[in-house]
Parts: sequence; C-alpha cells; structure tokens
Amino acid sequence: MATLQDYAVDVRPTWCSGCGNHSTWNALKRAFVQLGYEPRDLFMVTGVGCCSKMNDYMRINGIHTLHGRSLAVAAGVRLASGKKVITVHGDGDGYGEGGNHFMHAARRNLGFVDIVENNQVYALTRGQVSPTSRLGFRSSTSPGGSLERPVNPLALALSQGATFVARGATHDMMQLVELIVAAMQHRGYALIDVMQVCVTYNRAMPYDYYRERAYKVEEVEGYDATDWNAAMAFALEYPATERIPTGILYRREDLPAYEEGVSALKAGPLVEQPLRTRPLADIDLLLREHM
Ligand SMILES: Cc1ncc(C[n+]2csc(CCOP(=O)(O)OP(=O)(O)O)c2C)c(N)n1
Ligand SMILES: [Mg+2]
Repeated sequence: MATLQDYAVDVRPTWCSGCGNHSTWNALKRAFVQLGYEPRDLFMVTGVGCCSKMNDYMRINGIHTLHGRSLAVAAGVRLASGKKVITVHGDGDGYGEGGNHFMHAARRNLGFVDIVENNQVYALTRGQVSPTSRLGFRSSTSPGGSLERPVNPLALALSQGATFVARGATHDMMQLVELIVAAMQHRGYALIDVMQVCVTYNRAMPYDYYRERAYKVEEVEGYDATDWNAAMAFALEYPATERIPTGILYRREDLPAYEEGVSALKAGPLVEQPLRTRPLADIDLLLREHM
C-alpha cells in the first residue's frame, strides 16, 4: 500500500510561499494514498503555467504538454494506456488556450479527472488578465481594469453535458481531498475547478476572500447532486454574486465513459495488446498497403 512518502521527490516546489498550489499538491497526494493507488497506476498530464509544474513535484508518470493542449493529450493517454489519468492545468491553459478542448472533453465524457487551478490570472507569465479574471481586474494587460466578462467554467461544463462538475478552493485542503477522491471514482469526465489563491498576481483575492464567501452546497437544504437545474443555479451564482458555492455541484453515474464504447479497447488497454491483433497499428502493413 503506497504512502505519502512514495509520492515524494527530492525537489522543492518553486511556487511562492503561500501559493494555493501547495494545497492542491498535498490534497492530490492524500487522495491517491486514500484510494490505494500506487504511483505506477497513475498518469498526470499538465499544460504550461505555475500549477502545471505539479507533476515535477511528485513521483508519478507524467507529461507536460503544449499550453492549452492538456486535455487532448490526456484523452490519448487514457485511451492508449488504461491508466488513471489526472490533468492539472491553469485557467489560462484550460479555459483560454484550451477552451475548445474543454467543451469537447465535457461532452465526450472521457474518463479522466480535470483539475483546473483557477487563480483568475496568467501567473507564470507574470500577471496578465486571464479568461476567468473578474470584470475590472487590473493587470499589466488591463491597467484600466478588465473590460471582459469572465468565462463561467462550471456553467459551460454543465451546458455541454459534463457528468461531474465540482468546485474546490485552496483555503480548504480537506474538502479538496474529498473532491479529488470522488472525481477519481467517477466513471467519465470529472471537472474540479479549484479557486486558487495567487499571492503574487491576484492579491485582491487572498485566503480570507474565499473564507468569507465560500459555502458548501451539500449543506444547503434539499441539495441533490443529480439535479441539473439546481447545479446550474449554483454555477451561475459566482461571480454574479459574492457567494461562492463549493463541493460537487453535479454528478451522474448512469452514462458510460467514452472509452467504454471503443471496440478496440474491449481486449484491454492498447499498450497491453499484442501488435498483431491491431493490424492498423502495424507499420509494415501500412507501408506495404500505401507503396
Ligand atoms: C501557445 C502558448 N501561448 C502562450 C504561452 C505563454 N504562457 C506560458 S504560461 C502562460 C499562462 C499560464 O496561465 P495559467 O494557465 O492560468 O497558469 P498559472 O501560471 O496561472 O498557474 C502563458 C500565456 C505559451 N507557453 N504557449
Ligand atoms: Mg492562472
């Protein structure tokens, strides 16, 4: 049985002291251990950004992809390897450069966990306005305040048929552990939007900002995670109001994951199938056919 120590590496994160990424980093390792996963069972796909360094700081199979292309690579890894796949990327990576991939991941219901560290800023490149920055957000690229209304990732995921939509926040690491555990047990695509504190480029939203506004949806009377309309109402609450609903907004387990319908995977993950049972993957056959 793996322990936290099995996920440890000899490298110290370069994140700022007090960065919310430390909270998600610890929550991920705790969730992996709680579920009994060994590092070799898992594969972490990241993009480019501060939070996308996540797989550098733990002992886990992983790959950094191009900025905004994490979900496409995660889909490939999931289909070919059969491993439990977790993506970690930023709001810029996930909802800006990768926004197109996001809606298709939601509707396809491919079985992987998508963790978006949503600090509402492009942090690695030193503080430009991002797709989730709030109206009026002052940054190097919006000195007079952002003129754009932000993307609502939770509402977008719900509208595209996502089967697991959750929000966590870095001031509550124990809730993050619970959300990651639930997402990893989900059959299809599972989004966790993590409201991440950025102590350097988004100083107007420190830990207290979230402590004062966040509440847990499961504590609301009549809460029912299978109620899509209720989930959409929660999703639309922020940033329209100052209340931030957290927890599992929506979950349905009755729809199959995309990979459950792929006939080539009936015999097991592609990497474990002998090449001969996959004539189309035989490069000699392909070359002979086309020469
Ligand atoms: C195609 C492409 N465009 C732009 C960049 C430059 N770039 C690197 S990281 C980054 C922003 C990352 O922001 P986010 O995804 O929110 O992650 P954070 O650093 O906030 O964790 C940008 C614009 C790049 N590497 N590749
Ligand atoms: Mg960001």
